[in-house]
Amino acid sequence: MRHAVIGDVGGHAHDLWAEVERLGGDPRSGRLPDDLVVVQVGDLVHRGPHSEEVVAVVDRFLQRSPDRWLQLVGNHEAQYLREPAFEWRQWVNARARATLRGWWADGLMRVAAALPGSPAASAPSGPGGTASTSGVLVTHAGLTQTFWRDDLGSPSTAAQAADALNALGRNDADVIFRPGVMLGGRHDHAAGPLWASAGQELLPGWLGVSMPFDQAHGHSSAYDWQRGVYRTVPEVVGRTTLDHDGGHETTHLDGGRIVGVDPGHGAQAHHTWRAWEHRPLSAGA
Ligand SMILES: [Mn+2]
Repeated sequence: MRHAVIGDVGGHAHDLWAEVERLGGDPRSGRLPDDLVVVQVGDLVHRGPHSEEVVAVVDRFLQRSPDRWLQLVGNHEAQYLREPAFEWRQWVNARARATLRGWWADGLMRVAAALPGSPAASAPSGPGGTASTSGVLVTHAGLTQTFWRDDLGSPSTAAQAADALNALGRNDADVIFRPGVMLGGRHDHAAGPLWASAGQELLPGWLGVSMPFDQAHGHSSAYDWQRGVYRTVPEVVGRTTLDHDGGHETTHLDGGRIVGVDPGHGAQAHHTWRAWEHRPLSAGA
């Protein structure tokens, strides 16, 4: 099974269409190849010119392949699910709005997904190794260490964390939507999984703590792809590697890694990006 994590789309329908086709999916019919699971990290809409078309394409995948297109909620989708949390210049039309609300009500749009880990026999071990046996948690903005510990009770696997986050989401729990420094909140690393800033909250918060599982997220990045500079603390910079063609950053922390997949689209799409593809190592590989 291939797992492809698609970062923030930001209303760029042509980019999404091309990337899904590259992965082997059919955006006209909503069909996906049998060996592919797609996770889209949220923020489908706003910034670019074609938000409604993006919602329509994703709706075809969710109707046709609901087990293999896992749609996460971003802070831009959340604008339509509850009282808007911030001022934004764009709004999608009534039809797209109804589609987003329908996904949330039907459980087709969720807070988190867990990708499988590698069998213990094949996982790297020892200092600097990755404890990837416990899976990869995917959320919009990432799960901060403080939220993991205080709001979730320190779950030990990505699947347990995803279940707990999705249960809170089904109850519309306020903690899921808790803002952080990006909305002028306190700098206490407690931002929720729709709002954590990668460079200021998510990554610094996991320094000095052993990560229970790997993570992937969109929403923001420690490296500013447009300006070509880091916006985080030096210790995170020293642990981060960049994939410029893919628009991915990987921060190697004690016990695990955090992969950022937000390509940083603005009104125009980032010049180059692709999905982050995760294949668990098979035993003996
Ligand atoms: Mn976001």
